[in-house]
Amino acid sequence: MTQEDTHLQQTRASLQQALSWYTSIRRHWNYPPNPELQAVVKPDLQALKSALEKIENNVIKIAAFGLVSRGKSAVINALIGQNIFDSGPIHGVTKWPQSVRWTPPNGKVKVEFIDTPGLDEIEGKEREIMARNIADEADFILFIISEDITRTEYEALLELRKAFKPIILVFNKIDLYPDKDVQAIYEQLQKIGRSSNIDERCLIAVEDIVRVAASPQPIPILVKYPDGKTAEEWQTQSPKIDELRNKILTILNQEGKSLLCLNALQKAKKAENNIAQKTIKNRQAEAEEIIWKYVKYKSLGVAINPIGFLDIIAGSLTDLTLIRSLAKLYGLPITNHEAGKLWRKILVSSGGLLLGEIATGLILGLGKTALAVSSFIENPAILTTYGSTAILQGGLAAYGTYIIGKAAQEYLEKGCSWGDLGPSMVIKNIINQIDHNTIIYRLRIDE
Ligand SMILES: Nc1nc2c(ncn2[C@@H]2O[C@H](COP(=O)(O)OP(=O)(O)OP(=O)(O)O)[C@@H](O)[C@H]2O)c(=O)[nH]1
Ligand SMILES: [Mg+2]
Repeated sequence: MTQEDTHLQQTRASLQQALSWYTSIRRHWNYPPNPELQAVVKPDLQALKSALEKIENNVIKIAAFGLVSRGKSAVINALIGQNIFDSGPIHGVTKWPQSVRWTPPNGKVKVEFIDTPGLDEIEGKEREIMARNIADEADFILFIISEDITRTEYEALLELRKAFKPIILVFNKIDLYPDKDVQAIYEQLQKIGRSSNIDERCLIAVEDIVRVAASPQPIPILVKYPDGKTAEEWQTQSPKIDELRNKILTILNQEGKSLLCLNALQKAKKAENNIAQKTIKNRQAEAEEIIWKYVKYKSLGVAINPIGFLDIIAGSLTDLTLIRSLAKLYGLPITNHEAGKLWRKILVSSGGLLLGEIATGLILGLGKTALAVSSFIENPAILTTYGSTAILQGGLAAYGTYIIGKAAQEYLEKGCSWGDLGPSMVIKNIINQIDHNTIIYRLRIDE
């Protein structure tokens, strides 16, 4: 099985698991279905379904972004070798996003090119929404510039990079400059790409900057007629686009399906987070009740129980059951194993506070056992000491449980995406396994 097939399989499993969790299993929880909640999570369930469809239909979406008149439409036309989109010198030729299908020669995946209006053409808020929606949809992005990068372009690139999208920076219209100027701008772009880093990733890797002339200006040539007369004529030149086309073909061939997977998983992660957040908000009152119930159980149990180490076992069990009960209330997927992992994670991230509870529990608990034994035999007055130890220990335990409850809520809110098949994990796997010379690998964040 190829690496891409493995990615496809993992992604499919992750999405199917999420869908079955959030659609069917939710109905069987102890809590009655809540119509209000079902209505608000509907779009997120739909998003999960469409993510699954996306990986099955094998169409890679490539969007062209850039400021007005940089040649976005011309670049797509040149890539597919047909003048599909209007392209012209007036600013704002393309008014609305438009797309065209293309079947690349090697035919492994299909492509949908999305042409967009200039980022500086449409008004502020509307532009932002349009750009974000298209960027979310796209599997990778061609960012077209035609001279030194401007501030607006730089900021747009940063935004896109944050959205975790592979980007090819296309330096278009190189026919307008002498070679040495093209080289100087190119070097400048490399420097900018390297210097600004977001989360340890460079903005644009050197290998992802490509020089093209999608629609070169006609050049004047001198024609000598047989009668000896000469005349200047304009001759069109063919586009210089092969380097970009080859680069795209290599990406499609090498990592096209993995790119589809990554995008689908990112969508799924977002949808799962939304579902978790909406559910937790919706079930807030019941959750508080559950947490307090466990706080009471645990403090009482720990205080009354005379055998030291049993406190710790029973206490941990209470915490685990609390985590499971919260997950159940929310209808969020969590296995015993994951509940245990989450519990340990909370203990560690509480910075020793809760571990302190356990250690104190152990010491106080052992003391308590000794006291309990001796008190019956010797001195009845010692029971007072027993009482205060118990209260101290019970109080600590209660506080610990309250914190666990709150922290569990916070973790669950992040969408349970940590399991082995959770989207976060699968995304991480894909990025870690992939060849180092791929555009996906360059997305990784060094941890
Ligand atoms: N010299 C030269 N001109 C180009 C090149 N590519 C595009 N142009 C010209 O630049 C102008 C703008 O091209 P478009 O393809 O319309 O650019 P666009 O980014 O889609 O523009 P809007 O849709 O208006 O945002 C047109 O007049 C093109 O002929 C190129 O490689 N060299
Ligand atoms: Mg255009």
